Amino acid sequence: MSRVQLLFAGADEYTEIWQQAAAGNPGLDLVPYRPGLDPAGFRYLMMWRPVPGLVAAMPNLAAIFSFGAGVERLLANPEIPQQVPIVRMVEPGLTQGMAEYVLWQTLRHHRRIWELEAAQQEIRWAPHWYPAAWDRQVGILGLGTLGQAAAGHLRAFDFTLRGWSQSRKDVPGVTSFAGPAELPAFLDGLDILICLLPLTPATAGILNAGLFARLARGASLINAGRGGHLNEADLIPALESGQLAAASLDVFAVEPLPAAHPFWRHPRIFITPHNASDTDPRTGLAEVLRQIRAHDAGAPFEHVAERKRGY
Ligand code: NDP
Ligand code: OXD
Repeated sequence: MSRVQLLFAGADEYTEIWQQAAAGNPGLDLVPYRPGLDPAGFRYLMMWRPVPGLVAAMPNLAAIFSFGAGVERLLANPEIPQQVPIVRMVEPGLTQGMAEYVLWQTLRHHRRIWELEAAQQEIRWAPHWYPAAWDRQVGILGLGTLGQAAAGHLRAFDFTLRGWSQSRKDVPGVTSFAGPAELPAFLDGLDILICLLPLTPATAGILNAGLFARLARGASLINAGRGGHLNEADLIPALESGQLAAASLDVFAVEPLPAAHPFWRHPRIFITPHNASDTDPRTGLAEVLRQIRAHDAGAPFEHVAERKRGY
């Protein structure tokens, strides 16, 4: 079987770790893109942030594999021809990492860890009350690959779960809500809201004051979708009014989050630097190779982003 040549156009700091992962994969040659390298002969490209002019110089391009699950940047890039499939990253490392992050943050909010941290700072012994997990209403915006995996972890801890997606889902232990008409019913009275949506024109700014008002008073927000989902100006007022108790944010409108941004210093905002989950280079490359082999054997690519719907 011939080896697959994959052109890798990722940030310099990631190249070495991906090269190491590729070295352990006998079917694959991973070639880092450098200015001056002629990309014309490559059929497969791995990229997340578009490299200006690169795709136009690849007349034989058969598919672009995204490093990540979210492909809004690639979809918005006018240089990528409509007929070139953009394959979203769906691989066990990325999925497991996100399910883990969601469980970790949900438990922090469930147990109101910020109250305990504040008490410890003041050397104050202050046991606090919290309900059983099954009395917590937890909602997941976006019940796709990552949302369903997160739901699996939360179900194992007995949270009461709702999920919202475009199409209705049948996920064990999750009450499914579908489409804009069912969004209010999904939100009503939620204690913890998790965003795992893709960023599209329909979902941009969805986390705003109007939405927060529908949640239970003192609810928590976890955003690991995209910064563009949150109307940032609405968050601190919601925390100060008590409508929201706390937030965990992994993604921001501007990344890295500027040092002067008030989110950094807010005692009830927990920040992670857009690494709720990352693609595991080993399992990610194995998935890319699997897809290419299956395609060569006549199967269609899987997890291809649909341009019209925007994800
Ligand atoms: P999927 O495409 O598998 O799932 C997306 C889900 O969102 C689907 O359930 C889809 O509904 C739903 N959805 C999309 N648009 C709407 C809408 N307008 N109304 C209601 N539901 C909608 O994506 P993944 O689960 O793989 O990834 C989700 C997102 O997570 C990525 O796009 C990315 O932004 C983010 N992400 C963040 C990471 C981080 O480290 N912070 C890491 C990886 C991903 P339906 O199922 O009906 O199509
Ligand atoms: C992704 C991400 O989309 O890491 O995979 O944000």
